[in-house]
Amino acid sequence: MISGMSDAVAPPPGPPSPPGPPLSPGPPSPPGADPFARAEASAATLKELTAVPRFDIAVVLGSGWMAAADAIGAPELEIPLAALGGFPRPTVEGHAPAVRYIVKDGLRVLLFLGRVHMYEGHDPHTVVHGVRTAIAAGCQTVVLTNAAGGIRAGYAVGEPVLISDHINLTGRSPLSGPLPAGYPSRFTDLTEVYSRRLRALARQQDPTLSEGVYAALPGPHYETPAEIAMLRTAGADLVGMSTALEAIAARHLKAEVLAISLVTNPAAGLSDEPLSHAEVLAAARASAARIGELLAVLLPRL
Ligand code: 8IG
Repeated sequence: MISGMSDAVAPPPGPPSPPGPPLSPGPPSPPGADPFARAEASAATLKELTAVPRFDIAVVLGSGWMAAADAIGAPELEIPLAALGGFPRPTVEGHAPAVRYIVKDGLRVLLFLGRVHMYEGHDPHTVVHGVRTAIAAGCQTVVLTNAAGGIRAGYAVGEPVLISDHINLTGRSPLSGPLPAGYPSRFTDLTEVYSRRLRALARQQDPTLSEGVYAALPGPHYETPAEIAMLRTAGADLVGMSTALEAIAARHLKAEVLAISLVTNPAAGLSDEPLSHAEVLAAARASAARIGELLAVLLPRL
């Protein structure tokens, strides 16, 4: 029989850490801890540092959404991720490694400023550590944001788009490897990764919001025009380098997921301009007011 029990074998010795930024000197994880135990430990530290027993909603701000952070609400507290353990230091411009605790209409919101990506050399467990930590700290709703290239004709640069589904082309899963007893089966149903209910609530707030299918690629290079043509044929409307693994990890732990892409560039071959990270960040900053307000009105209604 296929069940969580089959996963309860001793974890193999992990591969050596990839070269790259050193792990931040937070509280040490329990020796030999699996990724789930590491998230539990980070959640315990988070509750201790905030003196808050549980949280309601986690929001991950991707590149481009950072300028919207202040619009979401004034933080009660901001904690460097380094203090929680298990988080590497992000290396990409536009990310500051901290989590804010915000109270919004009585809801206890964890706002993660920045994420880490596989292309920084991190494995899927590290990429989803924030989401697992937030869920271990009580969050049953996870809002994931990112900046993405637009594939579907008609998206404007600076437009936020609700993710309706994804195509995970990273070739990886956050559910590989050791899974301790007591967690849901790793054979996670992904029929509705991005909650219909939450998307409907978002469209109620802003009826102009479009929806689209997000293709997640490992990056960090952008695509070729031929790859974009292939992705369009495959049914992708948006393309980026994040979010899918976090959404899978959240669904595994039964959280409800809402995800929003900010279209910051037409995907390769769809405009005459070459793609540049600086332009992506500029387009994102220009939309900060709109997306900040969107999140501010949305969160209390989720
Ligand atoms: I912003 O065009 C942003 N992120 N893969 N392709 C991929 N990731 C992106 C893109 C893009 N734009």
